[in-house]
Amino acid sequence: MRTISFYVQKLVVRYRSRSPHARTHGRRIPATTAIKDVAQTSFALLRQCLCDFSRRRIYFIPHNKMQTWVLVVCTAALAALATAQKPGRFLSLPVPQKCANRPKEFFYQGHHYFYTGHVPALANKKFDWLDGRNVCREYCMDLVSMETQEENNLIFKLIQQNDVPYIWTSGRLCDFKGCESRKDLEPKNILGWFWSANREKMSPTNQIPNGWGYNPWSQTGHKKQRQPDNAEFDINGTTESCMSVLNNVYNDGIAWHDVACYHEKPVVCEDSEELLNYVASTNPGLRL
Ligand SMILES: [Ca+2]
Repeated sequence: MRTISFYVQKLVVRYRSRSPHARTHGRRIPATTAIKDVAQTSFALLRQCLCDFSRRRIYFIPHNKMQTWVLVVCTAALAALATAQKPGRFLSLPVPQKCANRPKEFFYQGHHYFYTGHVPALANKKFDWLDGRNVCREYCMDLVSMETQEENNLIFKLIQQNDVPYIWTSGRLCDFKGCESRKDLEPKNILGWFWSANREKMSPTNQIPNGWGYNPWSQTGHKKQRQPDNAEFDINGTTESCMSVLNNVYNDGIAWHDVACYHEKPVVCEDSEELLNYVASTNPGLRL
């Protein structure tokens, strides 16, 4: 069993041997090398501390004020380390058997669709935007993209008839790495939106899309301004980078809204030709 002072002592020893005032081979250690080394050592000790803690090999009982402070600082550092080391999130690959047996609630223009609320295994679940995409992708589908008014009307009808409060769509703001070089997407709130399922650009958000009779973006929202309004950014600094269809949340009927992607919602999935073609070509004979 170890106590917290074990790690502190190790760090102090390392600091003394590597501080800018210490010498090796008669020469003073450069400050940058010393700082880098001590930082690396702290990191390694924190890792070891975390590992020992998880294996119940450590006593976290402080014996004096100094050790209490060290414990507080270490806990905060470990929390930060654990957060920083959270594995990145990726898009899921399609699962051939799930693609073959995917739910087919309705069919339009060569694509099957389904609403997660109508699939028993998913009925009571909600997903953040990326998890929503991944649920669909395992079925060779993706979040729904409404490129035409006719398709949009179908989705609005599904929402209205089933009293669905909100859904995620594949609509996404291009505000991630790589978007900064796309001058054609400026200003972002008007020209920066696209359908992530097929990477098609959306019409400018402040205009009625070509061939449509109305602008699907809501005329109001949290700030009583037309959408997209990036309202949550003013509240907690989170950008509203994902597109949701909300059912009368702001007394505005069924309409498009920009919403922060971490919110959890049911989703509508739509066939992805890209994923279906990929699974078809890698699984000859599989009926999709
Ligand atoms: Ca909004």
